[in-house]
Order: sequence, then structure tokens, then C-alpha cells
Amino acid sequence: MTGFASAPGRVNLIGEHIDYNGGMVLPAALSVGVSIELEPREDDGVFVTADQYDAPVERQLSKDAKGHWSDPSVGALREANTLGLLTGGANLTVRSNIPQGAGISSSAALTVAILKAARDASGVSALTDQDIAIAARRVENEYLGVPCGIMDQFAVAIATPGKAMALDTASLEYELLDLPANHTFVVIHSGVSRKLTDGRYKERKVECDEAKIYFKTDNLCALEPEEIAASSLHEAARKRALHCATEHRRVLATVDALKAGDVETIGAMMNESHVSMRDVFEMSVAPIDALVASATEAGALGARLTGGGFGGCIVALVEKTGKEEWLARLLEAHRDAWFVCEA
Ligand code: GAF
Repeated sequence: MTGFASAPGRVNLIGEHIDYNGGMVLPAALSVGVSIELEPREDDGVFVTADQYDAPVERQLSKDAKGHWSDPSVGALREANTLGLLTGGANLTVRSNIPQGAGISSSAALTVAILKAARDASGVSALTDQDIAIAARRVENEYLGVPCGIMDQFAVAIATPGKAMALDTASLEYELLDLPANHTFVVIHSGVSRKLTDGRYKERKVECDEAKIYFKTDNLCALEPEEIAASSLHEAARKRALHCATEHRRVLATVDALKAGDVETIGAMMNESHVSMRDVFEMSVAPIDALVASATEAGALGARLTGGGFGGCIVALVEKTGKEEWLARLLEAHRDAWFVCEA
């Protein structure tokens, strides 16, 4: 039976690089997304047609990843076999309007949507969306070699448009929260593309792992910032751990502010988060810093880099009234930047 499913992209409002360090994150589903049509096959073959690529591709399930755009599809289908949802390859039709390399989870949306389409095709309903999210993370970690956390898969498998998801990545408990009524989170691409496979994401993960070994903990976010600052851990790992502990606290403050409708505090936390990502976690690049600075100068309450870093998108909190003028001013000053969508 043919299976169908879709998954949205996500923007992380605040809480970067702490989903593999025990922290709280705050992603929200986007209006852009991926939809999948999956026709199961009995043989090992995988045939992928994707509207973001000119030519379809023929692959084999049994062969390893090879740096091709269809690797996430093959990985998701292998995982679907492991889960007992399929007994062979599949013909896939992928439709997506999520820009790639933008930090808004094009890859997680694709793998989650394929797994959900395989679940649909199989008629096996015992598998929850949470199981799908965990399986999709395995595809990234084990098949694609990306040592990411659980945030993206969880957000795109479960989050509801119009809500933010306060996700405790240590316990996987979450709460869906209303977004502010009179303000909007605008996602703007800097024009600088990035890939999680390019090595810098992994480098940060290794530094965080060094801090975990030093402090004998799995949860850098539970440490006191003062304890980290006073430690004799080497500088890079100390700075990464410090970002995690302070970023986690900023997420908690943002969640409280969101519940209280306190948009000023949300904006202030976003601004502080960007400074920490730029100077302490060192995951920003000059065009992103310039875009963030202009966004607040033009009237945003807060703005920050979002996602894995080293390029991609920023997210800015802007009053709905006056958003168009704000956007026009920003894009006029940054000719490589472009509007993606709103949360
Ligand atoms: C990427 C990863 F996939 C996430 O797990 C997360 O670490 C994020 O970067 C940074 O917050 O999107």
C-alpha cells in the first residue's frame, strides 16, 4: 500500500547546541515543509524523485552513504526496515519547500516524513511520533555520521504550527506553548549556506564531550556557570560548557516570559543568546552578526542566529504591525539575505 506523510521545518527560537548537553530548547514548527509519497518495493532498490533536484536517482538499500543528496532518504528507508515497517526498498516522491543548509531542519523533516510514510504504508500504528523522532535521529547519528541531538527530529515529528515546544532534552518531556499574539518570529536566510556534515558541528560536540568528562557529568546545563568559569578545563571546552549552562538558563527565562506574554524579556534573551553563540560557543559568522545587528537596529525586540550555526538563518522577534517596513529596511541593507517564513 502506498504511504503518505508530511513534516514541517522548524525554527529554534532559543537554546542552541544544548540538546545533546541535557538542556531545554524551544523550537517551533514552520509553514514550510516536506511531503512524501512512498511506494514499498520487495527488492533492495530505492528510486527517489525530489522536486529540489533535476534528475531522479536509483540507489540500493544495502549500500552505505556516499555523500549524495539522496543519502538521508536511503538512511530513513534502512531504518524503516529495522523497525519492521518495510521489507525492502521503496519508490519515493519528495516535495519540499524547506531551503537546505539553512538551519531549519530540512534533513530532519525529510527523514521523519519518510518514516511516517513508511508507518502509514505498513499499517503498523504502535509506533508513536516520539519513536519516529528517535529513529530519525539514529539515521543522522549512525547512517549519515552527524552527531546531532534530538531537538530537530522531535520538533518536526510532534510540534504543532502556531505553538512553540519547550522540550527538556534530558527527560524528553515537553510542553506546547502559544506564541505571542501581537508579535511574530521572522526567519531570514543570511545567504551563507552551511552543512552539519562540514566538521564544525562535530568539533563543538567533541569540545562539549571533553567538558563532560572533566566535570564527570552528562548534563553540562545543570552545572553552575561560576563553577565552569573557575575550572582549569582548557579554554575552548570551558567556553562551550559555559555557553550551555547560560543558554539553558536563558531558555528557562524565555519559557516563563512566553507564558507571561512578556515579549521584552523574550527579545532580551534572544539578544543575549546571540552574543553567547558569537563569543562563547563561537558558532557565528560575520554576515550573520551583521544581519542580527541590523535586525535589532531596525526595530526587532530581539534577534539571533538559529540552528547548527556557521551560516544559515537568523530569527527575529518583531511586532506584527510594521513588520513589512522592518523587513524591507533589513533586506535593503543586506542584499544577500532573503525572507524565508514566519513561525
Ligand atoms: C542542529 C542539530 F541537528 C540539532 O540537534 C541542534 O544541536 C542544533 O543544530 C543546534 O541547536 O540543528
